Amino acid sequence: MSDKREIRVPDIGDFDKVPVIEVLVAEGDEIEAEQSLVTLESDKATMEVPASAAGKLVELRVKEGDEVGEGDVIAIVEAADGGEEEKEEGRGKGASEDKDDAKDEQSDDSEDSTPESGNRKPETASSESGIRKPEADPSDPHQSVPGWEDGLPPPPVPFDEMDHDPGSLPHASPSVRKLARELGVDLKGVEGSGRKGRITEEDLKSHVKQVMEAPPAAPAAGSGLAVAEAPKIDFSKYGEIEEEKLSRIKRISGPNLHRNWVSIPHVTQFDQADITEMEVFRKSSQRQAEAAGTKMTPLVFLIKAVVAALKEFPHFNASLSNDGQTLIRKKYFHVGVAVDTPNGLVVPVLRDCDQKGLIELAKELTDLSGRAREGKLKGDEMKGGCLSISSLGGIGGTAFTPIINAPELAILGVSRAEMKPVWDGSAFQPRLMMPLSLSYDHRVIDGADAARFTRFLAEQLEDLRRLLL
Ligand code: CAO
Repeated sequence: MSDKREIRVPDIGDFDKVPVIEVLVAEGDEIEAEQSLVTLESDKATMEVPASAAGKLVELRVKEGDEVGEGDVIAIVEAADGGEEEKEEGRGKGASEDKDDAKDEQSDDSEDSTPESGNRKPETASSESGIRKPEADPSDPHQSVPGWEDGLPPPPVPFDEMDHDPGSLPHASPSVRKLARELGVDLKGVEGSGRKGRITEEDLKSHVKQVMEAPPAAPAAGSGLAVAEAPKIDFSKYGEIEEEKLSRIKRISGPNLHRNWVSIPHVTQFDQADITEMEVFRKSSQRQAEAAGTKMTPLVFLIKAVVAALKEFPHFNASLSNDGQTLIRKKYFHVGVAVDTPNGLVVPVLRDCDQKGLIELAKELTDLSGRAREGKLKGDEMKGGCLSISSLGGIGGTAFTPIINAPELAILGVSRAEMKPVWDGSAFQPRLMMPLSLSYDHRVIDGADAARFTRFLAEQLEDLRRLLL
């Protein structure tokens, strides 16, 4: 046997009439007990009126914009047999008796009741007030309804108990806010299309759809990676111009350099090495190098000094895992060397530099840099470095800030050595000083270590005998 049940407006506190701002169901819907049917709104808050029984919604007595007062019939539900008795089980006897009384009244006027006829108390206002217990969310003052206790029937909740500062939160019904919480959506970012800018369930769903379909968002402002789009400029307005496509190497290396520059916190440590003695030795070994078909430049000594420094400071010979949590230490000593070519910069890698002598390294450098300029390097020859050296010593300059060749943790910039007066404690002495600029990844390397590393490097060059140790 089916049982027609009226769903009425519960106790709404001090208010005579409040508007229905949302109708959440339609006639013919199969509804569940406690399912919200309509949302009412006072000046200060909103509340939903849920069904007190499961069944088919056979009649909807209100529409959006109607004004309703306590006891007014909202809808009629054809409930299945026994549903209500089950719901009443475990509740106090008084509540059950009230319920039976109310049921009798309902069956009497369920045929002809109209919204106008409903000026009576709702069925068991306290136990069946139809006000759903909101889910606890301490950050949401809409949910701070005093008096709720688990396991007990909800007390009537007058609107003013749900008081809050409505201006501080987006305008939305409890069910929409609940759905937003479940979906992890901040309603402050959702535009409301309802009355007074109310966010409806449809607004929320279309917001989620829009976000899901949008292309990957640019990094948030403040993360340090948000970059304003460059304005498109017509340079021909200012004079004659000519367009030239970037070389393939520049088109490939550009994004990598950009990524490394913006994603690695770079610091550059400057120092200088006194290479006066080293220069004497280098020149004296030149004939030997020429005999081997190569030439001995300061760079070869720098490669050896870098190997010694990597051995002394093993955490420089490492890479950071992509998640930034793990240091991957390397037991090999491969050194990259930046080579300037007509098509752009490339960085071939000299392998196992710890196992090679100066002449052998010089030969390898000549071979790699020659093939780099001819565009004949293989991809693999530019991979696997531990630390790179960028030498501008053959060109000039006093210092510069090289960009780390990720996934390496540091890069050594070398500028042109210059004869300088150096105070030896009693007089100035002419010394050949080579500027060193070490850029390092500050996520892994501390400034003090970088200073020690660079000083150590300089000391190797200042006294080549150390390289033998
Ligand atoms: N101080 C003084 N003189 C130096 C020097 C230094 N730091 N480094 C090199 N020189 C001298 C050499 O001894 C050589 O002189 P001699 O001909 O009288 O012997 C001359 O400068 C030219 O050297 P080089 O450039 O031919 O040889 P190299 O081994 O120093 O460098 C290579 C080889 C391939 C690294 C270099 O040719 C090159 O391409 N450098 C550019 C790297 C670059 O573009 N870096 C910037 C990258 S952005 O971070």
